[in-house]
Amino acid sequence: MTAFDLPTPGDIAFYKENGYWLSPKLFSDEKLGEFREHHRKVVAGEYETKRPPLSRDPQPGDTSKLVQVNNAYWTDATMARLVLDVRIGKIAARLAGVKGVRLWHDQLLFKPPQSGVAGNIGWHQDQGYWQCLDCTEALTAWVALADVDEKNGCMEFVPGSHKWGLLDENHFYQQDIEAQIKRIEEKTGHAFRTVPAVLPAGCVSFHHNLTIHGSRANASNRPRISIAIHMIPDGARYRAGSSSEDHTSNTLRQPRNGDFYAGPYFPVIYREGEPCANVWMAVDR
Ligand SMILES: O=C(O)CCC(=O)C(=O)O
Repeated sequence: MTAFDLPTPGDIAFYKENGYWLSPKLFSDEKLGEFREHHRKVVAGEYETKRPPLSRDPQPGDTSKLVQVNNAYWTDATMARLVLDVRIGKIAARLAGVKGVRLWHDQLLFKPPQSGVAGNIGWHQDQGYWQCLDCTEALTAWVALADVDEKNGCMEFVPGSHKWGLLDENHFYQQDIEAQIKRIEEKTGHAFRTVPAVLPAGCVSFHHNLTIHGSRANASNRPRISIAIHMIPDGARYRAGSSSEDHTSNTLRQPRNGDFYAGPYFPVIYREGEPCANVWMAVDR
């Protein structure tokens, strides 16, 4: 495994204060080339493992709008290596202040070139979709597989918004993101200010499950390609009766109130003191 720097105490303080953090480059250009090729295959519906993803929209063949594939790692071993990368898990655990993290699910995205507003991703807090979780420190690692900036519709974070509580304003597929800004300002009394997560390929942004984020159109001639790794603290449990009962991760089994999210559907990515919690950790990069 290549050496990498863990977040410093200053980085952790930044995450706690702002609800996000941007990593240095974690993947070599060679690895990124491989990831991009496998990302292309997943988008095209060429599933190396022959196992389909948990869900996707739209179906293979249509790249005219935002493509979202959940649990792309089921379909492809290279994607699995990326999603279960121990370094990402270790960084996430440090930022969240927990001893270990499990995969909640992944989300591969393809934002087409010249997307227009159809490429907008509405302002939302991930926790709005994850209310079936009993924990407070779930988080996401968003891996830039090619450079992302304001031109191609990078993610934008509202710094400090993870301290605003859970808002009833969750619209991943909302295209009128300007109207949302007005509503959020009215609801919270806070001025809405975003920071663009400009990332060179191979860098990763981490965000808290309550941080408001979204993204605008891709105005470039290249697709914006990424994969998000959504993680929960090891030990998170199912909370029955929430508005997130139909979250795709709950369709995998029939949990009872208080059940741990554990087992093969929610693999450990990193756990303190266990250098080889999952098979991919042993892979020489
Ligand atoms: O890719 C985007 O612009 C948004 C992704 C997102 O909502 C997430 O990773 O939680």
